[in-house]
Amino acid sequence: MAELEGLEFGKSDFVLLDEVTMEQFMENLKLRFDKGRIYTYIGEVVVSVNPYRQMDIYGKETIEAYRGRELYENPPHLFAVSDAAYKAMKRRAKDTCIVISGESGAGKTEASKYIMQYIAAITNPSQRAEVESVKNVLLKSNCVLEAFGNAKTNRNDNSSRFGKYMDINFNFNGDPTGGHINNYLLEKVRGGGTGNRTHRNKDIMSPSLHLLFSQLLRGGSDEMLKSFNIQNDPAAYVYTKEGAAIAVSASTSNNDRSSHKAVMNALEVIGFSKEEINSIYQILASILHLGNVQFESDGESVQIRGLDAVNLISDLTGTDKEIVSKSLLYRTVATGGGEVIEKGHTEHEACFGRDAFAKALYERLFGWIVGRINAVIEVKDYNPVLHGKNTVIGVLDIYGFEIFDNNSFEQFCINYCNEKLQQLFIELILQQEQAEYQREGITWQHINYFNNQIIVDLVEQSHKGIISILDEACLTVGKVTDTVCLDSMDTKLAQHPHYTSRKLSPSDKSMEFKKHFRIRHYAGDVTYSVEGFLDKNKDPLFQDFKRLMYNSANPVLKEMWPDGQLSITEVTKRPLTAATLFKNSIVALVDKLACKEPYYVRCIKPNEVKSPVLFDEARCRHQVAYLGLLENVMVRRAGFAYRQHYTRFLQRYKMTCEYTWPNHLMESDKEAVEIIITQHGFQDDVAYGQTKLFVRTPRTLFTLEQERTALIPILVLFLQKVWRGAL
Ligand code: AOV
Ligand code: MG
Repeated sequence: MAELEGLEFGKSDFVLLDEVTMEQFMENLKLRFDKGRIYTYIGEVVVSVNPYRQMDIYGKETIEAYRGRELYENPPHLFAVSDAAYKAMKRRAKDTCIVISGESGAGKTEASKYIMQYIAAITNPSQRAEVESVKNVLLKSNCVLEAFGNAKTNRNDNSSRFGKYMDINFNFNGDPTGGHINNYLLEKVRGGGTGNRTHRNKDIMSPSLHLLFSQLLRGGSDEMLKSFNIQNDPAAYVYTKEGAAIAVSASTSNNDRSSHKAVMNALEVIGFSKEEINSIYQILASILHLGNVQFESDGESVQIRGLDAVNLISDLTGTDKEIVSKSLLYRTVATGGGEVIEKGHTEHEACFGRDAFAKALYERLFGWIVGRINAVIEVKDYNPVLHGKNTVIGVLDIYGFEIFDNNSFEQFCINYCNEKLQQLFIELILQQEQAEYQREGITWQHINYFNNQIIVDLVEQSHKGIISILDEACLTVGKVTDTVCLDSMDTKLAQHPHYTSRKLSPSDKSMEFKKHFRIRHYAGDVTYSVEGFLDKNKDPLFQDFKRLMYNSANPVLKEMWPDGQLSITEVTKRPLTAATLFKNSIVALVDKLACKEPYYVRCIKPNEVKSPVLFDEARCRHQVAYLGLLENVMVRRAGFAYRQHYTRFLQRYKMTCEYTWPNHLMESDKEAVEIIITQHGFQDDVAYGQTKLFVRTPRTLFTLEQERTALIPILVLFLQKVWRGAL
């Protein structure tokens, strides 16, 4: 409770506010941030404010202080919630999950890492080698995934450009036995569209790749660079030339060198073989060379200008030079009559194909790395009869709500994902509360809150939602452009209260009339540029590239492209679109989370300039509002602000009542608790559940806590005398 830290640090739980108003909420949040208290509870939910500085609160001593303790026994901390999730999992054999949410740069990934570190630190006290090795791989996997999937954006220097959900499996001892990582929607291009693809465009590749390349070029050994035939100069490669500036501003040579080393080391520790590591870097090098392939056209046919890059790609990927060239210039198509023909690309198509291939190489590489890590940490030889129930803690760190200057398909997907998670938060928090009151036989009071289901439907509803409209446009044969698709959306969704059609608001200056639409998200209005939506949704990759890779002499590459074994006549089904695949994966994720006991970390970004001292009131207020934190407090307080198992409650407060100290003579702990409550005159403020005491107003608990704190010194003196034999 608050006095664990002293009242000068504000209220440690928002349910203890005198009144639940935005003013009081913000006052408390700011006070705690100013005093360096970055965590505050709403019941069991942790509200975290990014401190933007190293805090001395994650060390060994802190871990020990939180280990096995109850939430209210220590000041609020991520560790307390991690421990609660762990205890629930261990004691009650419950699958639990920790959902970390908040906008870009709010501190989700850092939080997920501290949670993992805590779990690693408190498990396997007997230091069994196989458990240690699982822990080590789980921790090291972060380093690898960040290296391959994080990047500097204008909102966060180390922004995760993919979503991650990690299950950690535990045996009956509560020690990690393995895990599984799911990754979601890796960003393949820089948000905001690629513009004219025929011409070189700096935004063609993912910023994560820029950073990787920069690490490779500046951190890779001379021998390595030589064997890949790459020069130590970002300006020599189209894909790094312009992005180099971005990568450089995010790092230094020294940084790159040590990052590269750390990644190599992590790959080795995880168990990637030398050949596999080499293949990873060969693929990265191939992507670099691929960017340098140029085309020229004489008006009739298209040629590759100079074959150096092609030869290098063929060497690095273990493929035939001729077929590499051919795949870049032609595509194989099956005619209606079942005939197979080769169709030459236009220059535009060739450029498009090349870049799509480069992006697919990156995406498959990332997916393969995740799969390879999963193979290492997968629980093996688990026998439930011998080993007891295998339980799980899931940790979700997925990209936060994003509003950029130019929002594209990626932001659309990311923000939809955040809508889904918000929906889950609403359902679970209310559901949990309701279920608990029901279980304990207590009457429940309903609280009004904004239900964002309407926005979720706007995006995902079949036939009517934006994804369906997009898919329909992608399936339509003929020239359907982004703008035509937007027309269709504008017509079908004109009446939707959360959709702003450009047709209905031509005077709106913030929507460039031709290409934008706006969604009123739960977290705020976002204007999306429809440019590039159809291409990104179709995500087309010519089948010839898939076959080329499947026929590689390098077994690692071959493994990444299993679909390349299909012949052109077998490829009849249209692949699912990117948006639909993403939607399916998010629906599956939500199902996974919904069947676990959830714990929440709600991250807040205090300012836009990464300052450790600035608390931008308006920005924070906005986040508190859209995260629904005030409603969360209300729901938590609607009935009872506080609940505790009788035994635990008794342990803590028995000293405040002569009938229960040091031991009680009642039939049950419940009766003993009733005595304490009645003796203090709190009987009208509580309800007695089956196993727990429910307390309505925080003041009751305050009084008890204060009494307890006042009694402790007397008690200590008393015990000292007993020990000295004076009594
Ligand atoms: P995100 O995961 O929420 O954004 P991060 O966890 O990457 O945000 O945090 C952004 C930066 O804030 C970090 O690189 C740290 O510099 C700083 N930071 C965050 N939490 C802490 C902490 N507890 N202690 C010290 N510094 C911290 V994104 O991945 O962009 O949605 O896609
Ligand atoms: Mg992140």
